[in-house]
Amino acid sequence: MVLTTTKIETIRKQFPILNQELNGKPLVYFDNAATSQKPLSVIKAIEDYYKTINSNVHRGVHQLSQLATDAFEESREVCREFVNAKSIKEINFTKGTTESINLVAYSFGRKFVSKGDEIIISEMEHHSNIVPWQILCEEREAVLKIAPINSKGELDMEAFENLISAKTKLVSIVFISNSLGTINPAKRIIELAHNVGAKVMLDAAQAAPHQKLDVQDLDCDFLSLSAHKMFGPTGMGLLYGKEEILEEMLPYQAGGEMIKEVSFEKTTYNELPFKFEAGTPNISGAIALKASIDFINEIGWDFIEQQEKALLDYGTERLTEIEGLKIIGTADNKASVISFLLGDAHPFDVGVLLDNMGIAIRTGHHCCQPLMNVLGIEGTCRASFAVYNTKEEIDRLYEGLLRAQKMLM
Ligand code: C6P
Repeated sequence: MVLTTTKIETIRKQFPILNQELNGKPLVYFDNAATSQKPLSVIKAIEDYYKTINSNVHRGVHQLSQLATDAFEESREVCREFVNAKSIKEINFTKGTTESINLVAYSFGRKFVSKGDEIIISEMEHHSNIVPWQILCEEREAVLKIAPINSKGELDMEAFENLISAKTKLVSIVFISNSLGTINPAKRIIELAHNVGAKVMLDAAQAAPHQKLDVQDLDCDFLSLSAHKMFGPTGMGLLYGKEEILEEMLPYQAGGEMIKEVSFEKTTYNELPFKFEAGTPNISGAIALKASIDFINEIGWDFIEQQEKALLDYGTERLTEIEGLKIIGTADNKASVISFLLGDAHPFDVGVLLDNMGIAIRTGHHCCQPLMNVLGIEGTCRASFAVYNTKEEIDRLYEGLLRAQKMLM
């Protein structure tokens, strides 16, 4: 597939950070699954907010506060469109995926999960989608069940179906694995869970930057994403939840904003989505999240998907040429993430050598220690691509790996 060079060049110009040398070499940034870089429009949105309308939201009668509130709420509407939720009541701003999952574990879990109930996750989950459920299950005397993966790093759907039963209260599953790149069959998983009356939480931290999300089509009950992985700011994200379920849930944190009336005798809670947004929120973060979604919409999903597929195919082809290199995660349906091992070399050593050549990859367990245990390895090297990456950069990685191989073996 031919990559549209001019469009990529135009996109890259929006990311000044990419245009620099590190360790005396032009930077190749392949750590996008950890966090993506930010375009000028996102950086400007933060700067403009502080320069022109900085003020607290939903509180002031004064004009600045109203301008800040309008911009903040405009972002919520853009987020609603981005995931295709029915109502802005279903869009709760959070710090990111980790907080979103914790919110559901705390608030849904403590209301609806009781002794003997079961929660299903999978072997490929990030720690954020393991530990909150462990804590909940321990507290509620519920049972955490783990759906296995096959040798390609795909969810074993037969085993998954066998785990689902009338006891299943919730399935919490990653949409796209950060370590393996596997794209899970979310719609099928949701259908199976709903057949037994279980709810489904989708961890879309890695899906949101790579493909169009549609919560109504998926029919998921909850979905989380992190702005910083989709060209937006850190410390910002959202939890989508079906309105009728969120209405039933108790607040996650308590304080300002989430209340309607407070007296020493009794407090009533604010309406959705404010019920789950205690305290002063990340106002500039929300405004910058809107800018990042605008940026994605401007490029368009067709182009993003086509470019990332081209990078994945080319990267897989080139890396496979390297003798002794093993790709970890070879799912048929895969996002632009390549985890690999270079012979017996420790991933950390490979990462440091590549860094010396100006190439940034992530190494280690990628916050998926249980997955690494299942695979019988300590960790991997991971190159994760974004729409602004190029074939030439993949060639740099290829050459860098050949040099690293010579040094380490
Ligand atoms: N994965 C990575 O390098 P936060 O930190 O809340 O924005 O996202 C947590 C998270 C949850 N689920 C998945 C699938 C993720 O990939 C991540 C973050 C980064 O892979 C940092 S560990």
